[in-house]
Amino acid sequence: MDKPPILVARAIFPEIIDQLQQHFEVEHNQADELWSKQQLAAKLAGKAGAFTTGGERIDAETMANAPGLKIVANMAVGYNNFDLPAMTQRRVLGTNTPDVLTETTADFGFALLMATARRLTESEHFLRAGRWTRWSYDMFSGRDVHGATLGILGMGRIGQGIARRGAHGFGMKVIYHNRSRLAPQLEAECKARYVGKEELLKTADHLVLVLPYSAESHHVIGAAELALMKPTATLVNVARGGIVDDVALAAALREGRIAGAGLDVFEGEPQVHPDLLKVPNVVLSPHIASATVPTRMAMAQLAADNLIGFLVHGKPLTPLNPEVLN
Ligand code: 8YV
Repeated sequence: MDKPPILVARAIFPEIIDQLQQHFEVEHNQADELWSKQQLAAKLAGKAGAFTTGGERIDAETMANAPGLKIVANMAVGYNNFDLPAMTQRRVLGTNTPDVLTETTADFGFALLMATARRLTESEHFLRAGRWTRWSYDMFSGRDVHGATLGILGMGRIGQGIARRGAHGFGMKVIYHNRSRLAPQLEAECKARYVGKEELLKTADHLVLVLPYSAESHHVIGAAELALMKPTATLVNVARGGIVDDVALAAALREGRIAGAGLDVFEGEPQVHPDLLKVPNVVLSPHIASATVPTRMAMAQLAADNLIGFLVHGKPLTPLNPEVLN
């Protein structure tokens, strides 16, 4: 029997390509070219499945030339690159990679929190510039993490991971806001107290954003929200760019209306708003919260297993729109 043709839209682990080749005719973007929407649409033509990595827009336009497309497996837990209703309408299954990256991403969220609170980037720049000539009592004094109030906006699996680290490792008081409250048992495990969004913004010493991006969460943190935060507070975003209004954030940082920010994600990334590059009190990283070797491998494996599970055995592992299976 002919192997179904699939597209792997970005360069990924050779071991994963080997596995996929056992089941599929694989077109692999090994050169890791960045395709336009039109190029992606052309590549999808004639394919039964696609492996994407979170940055490829899958919507009616990109699927227009691909009537045989049955599944798109995203190597990411976030799937805001998918127009899921359009996929469902065309009976294209979408899958993501939950769970396998939770703890790694929570580790990184905490690392950004610590680095921001203790002004690690700023102080390293100072040292590298040869400006460290003597001790002084207030040199790079930051904010304590232990015992402080940790606010979490978006209390899914990663948010809970960050809450557990804060509560159990650093004796932090954890408050959170989410669309829905956690079950009492989970709240107890995270030692987290549910509060309204305004209380969260006003009370948190360190606020971490871990909510999915959607039209609803676009600029959830803008000038008005930043104005509610304490001038001593820090903000960390390991969710998605677009959740924060980067221009408003840069202004708040510049004017000392909040103390600092740790950002792994940006509106319009990989471009970073120039205003953010000009303020010293930020820790910036290029969307690497899930980037450890075992976790990236586990994510790629789960995306591949979704393709094999569905196209070969009829059973995807982590479907986002299971209604297309009926
Ligand atoms: C990915 C992520 O690295 O899983 C997600 O949603 O943001 C990251 O883990 C990114 O989407 C690129 O694959």
